[in-house]
Amino acid sequence: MVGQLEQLLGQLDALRVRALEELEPINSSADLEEWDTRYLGRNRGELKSLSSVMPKLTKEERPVVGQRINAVKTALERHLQEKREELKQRELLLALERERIDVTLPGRALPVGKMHPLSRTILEVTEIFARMGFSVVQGLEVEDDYHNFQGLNIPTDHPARDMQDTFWVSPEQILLRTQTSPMQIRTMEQSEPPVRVVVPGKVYRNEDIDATHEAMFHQIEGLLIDEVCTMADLKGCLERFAHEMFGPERRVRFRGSYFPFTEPSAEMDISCGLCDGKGCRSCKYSGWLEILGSGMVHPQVLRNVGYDPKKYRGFAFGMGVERIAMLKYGIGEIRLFSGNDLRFLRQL
Ligand code: 2NL
Repeated sequence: MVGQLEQLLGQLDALRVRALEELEPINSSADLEEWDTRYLGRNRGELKSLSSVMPKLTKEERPVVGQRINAVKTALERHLQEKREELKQRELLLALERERIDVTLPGRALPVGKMHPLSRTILEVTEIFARMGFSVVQGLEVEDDYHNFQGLNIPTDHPARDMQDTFWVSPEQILLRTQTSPMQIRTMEQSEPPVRVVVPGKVYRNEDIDATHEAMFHQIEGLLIDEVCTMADLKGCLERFAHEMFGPERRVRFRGSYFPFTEPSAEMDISCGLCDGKGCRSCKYSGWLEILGSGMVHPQVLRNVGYDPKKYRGFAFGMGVERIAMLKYGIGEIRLFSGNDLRFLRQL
């Protein structure tokens, strides 16, 4: 009987040695789980098989064998747990190595946007006038008939008031502004002279669309009101603008014109930059390009805003931003500005 007990304990010790020997070289989770089932498995595990002799043992033998079984089991479980931990750490390190980030690689360049040519033109023009003491104001695109027409001395029968040309929001009352002047009227209504403002913004006209006309376009208007102001101030100021915008080599000329809100009125041309005034296809063989309209503010407009025309006078001007940009950058098609075609936008 004693021999049998010794043999059983010896088998348990041998099992422990063999199990630990086999555990040592294991380096994958799959092999480890297989080892676990083989030795510690509840159904067919080797330790379980050896334990099955327990019922055949005597009362004295049972606790001796039971303790040995438990000791072997505890030892195997402890080593299994250590191995699991070790494999987990190894796999983590491998994953870190695999997903390593090379911080020395150059970053990916982000696409950088740039200003739209019309925004840039507006900025260039307003900056030139800002250097001459003008401030920039902006206003609403939805206006009323008074500020867009009546206040500006545009009579009821003027062609600009034609129902066909104006986008009306409510009949004969609310409209999409056809020029930025309503904001200048509002500026004068709200403050006393001296006034020096430029007003850039969108304007709307119900026009037939072609290469040089769109229903929505941009304007910059300017207004100066003071006690002393003459046509010479107008000419000097606008010539300076032309030279800063297009270059000092360009010549300017003024031609008499007519606007209901200015008297006298004049249009300003600059010499053609392509032929230097000799005449070419671009300037329709005239040597000159029209860039803006201007004039001395009509006394009726001054009265409309509550200014005394005997005390104050001023000049005003207006230009189309698309036209200025087309002349400056040599663009022949107005619809490119609103087309959002990157091939066009990237060129400028
Ligand atoms: C053009 C001509 C012009 C004005 C706009 C103006 C504004 C007030 C009073 C008087 Cl509040 N005048 N603006 C004056 C002359 C010409 O624009 O051809 N624009 C594209």
